[in-house]
Amino acid sequence: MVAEPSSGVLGPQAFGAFRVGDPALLRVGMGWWGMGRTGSIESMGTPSRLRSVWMSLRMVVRRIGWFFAFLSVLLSGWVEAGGFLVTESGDPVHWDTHGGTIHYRVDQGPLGPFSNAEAIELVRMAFRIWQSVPTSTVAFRYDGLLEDDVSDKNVDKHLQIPDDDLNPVILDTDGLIIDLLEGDGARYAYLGITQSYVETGGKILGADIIINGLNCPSGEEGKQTLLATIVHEIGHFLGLSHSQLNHQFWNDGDTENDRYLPTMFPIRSDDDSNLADLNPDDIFAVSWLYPSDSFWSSTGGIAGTVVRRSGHPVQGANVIARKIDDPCMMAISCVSDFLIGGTGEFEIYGLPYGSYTIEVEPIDPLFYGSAAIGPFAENRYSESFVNPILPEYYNGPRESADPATDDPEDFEAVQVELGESAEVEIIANEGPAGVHEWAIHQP
Ligand SMILES: [Ca+2]
Ligand SMILES: [Ca+2]
Ligand SMILES: [Ca+2]
Ligand SMILES: [Ca+2]
Ligand SMILES: [Zn+2]
Repeated sequence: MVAEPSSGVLGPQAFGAFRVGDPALLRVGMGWWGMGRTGSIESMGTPSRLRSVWMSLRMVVRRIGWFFAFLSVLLSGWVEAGGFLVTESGDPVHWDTHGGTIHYRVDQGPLGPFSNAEAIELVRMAFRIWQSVPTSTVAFRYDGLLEDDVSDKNVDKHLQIPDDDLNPVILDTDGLIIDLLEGDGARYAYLGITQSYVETGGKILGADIIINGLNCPSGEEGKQTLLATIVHEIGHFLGLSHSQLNHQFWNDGDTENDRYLPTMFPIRSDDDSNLADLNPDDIFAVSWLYPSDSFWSSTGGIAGTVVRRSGHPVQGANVIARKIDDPCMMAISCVSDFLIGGTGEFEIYGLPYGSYTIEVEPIDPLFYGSAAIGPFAENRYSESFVNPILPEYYNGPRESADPATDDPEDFEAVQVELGESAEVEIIANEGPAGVHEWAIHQP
């Protein structure tokens, strides 16, 4: 069991390293799951890391008012893939819907200041937001209430039971379920948790979502906050991971530009009230996983590789396509080598016809561990953070590894045609000293 020292203070709450008080809870119905988790919150504003012998917990910091809150997705041996959750062998985590619907049920109880009826309305609205994406087939069916008002007293009956087709959305009105799962005091830090049960090959057998009602603001503001949280958690429920697109906006004090952050942005921004709305980046991810017939024909793509001077793949750089006439909103990202193929491959589809820039940037050092962007950001020493690439644009025939001739600001516009995919190769710029040796992560 790995315990990390806590080095920080979380808002007014000081958190020590915490351990799961009752690991037996996680055994319910899941005898094949390993047990034992520990975690710590390292410092204010820094995503916490949870380490575990048997499972990894993906967790993110979201700030809510004066305290930090976390959203998390709990998966066994699955990694973030820059838009997608993938297994360790690079298979995207997904529901096998066969064009059918994914069922869910909702807790009978209240959620913080909101009645059960109000909470159900928000949950159903959040599922409909994903369902309404025209280029995705994903569809849900609300199967009614769970048998109980789920609380810390009876939650073991409802969690960790794949294949029962219930997929509960649990309203943790006082946060005590989250305390049970994540340790005493975690209720002040988490907004929600999504757990998925995934078999080899990436197929999701079942999933559950826990939404924290503690400290939730009341009124319309509270509803918007909750809705953004639920939509984000449903993204994880579907197999999506985090995106750092437009991360320069999240904490710049300007609330106007936060609408450019995707719903799957890992940490809470200056103003999250727009994050319930899906952005093109989110729409691409759900459409790529669950494409409608028209997705590939009605949009265009840019695919390619990011490589070093030596031709070796760059694993774990963020690649962004931006429409030149709408660069902040009409932008879609993908992490290089997102399917752990050892090639540096990226794929960006779902682009409207038009002219685009393509840029590469390093993963923000904030987004490792539980807030990881892509499969190579598990810790600070992972591939994304070793020899991180230098930001630059793709500039076509002028592309090289040499910043003396490949001006990072110079770009070559790429024309996107519907139903087609443009191919590009980006050669990461290197400083005069080049880059250090690195290991290539293979499945
Ligand atoms: Ca409840
Ligand atoms: Ca901002
Ligand atoms: Ca370049
Ligand atoms: Ca270059
Ligand atoms: Zn999340």
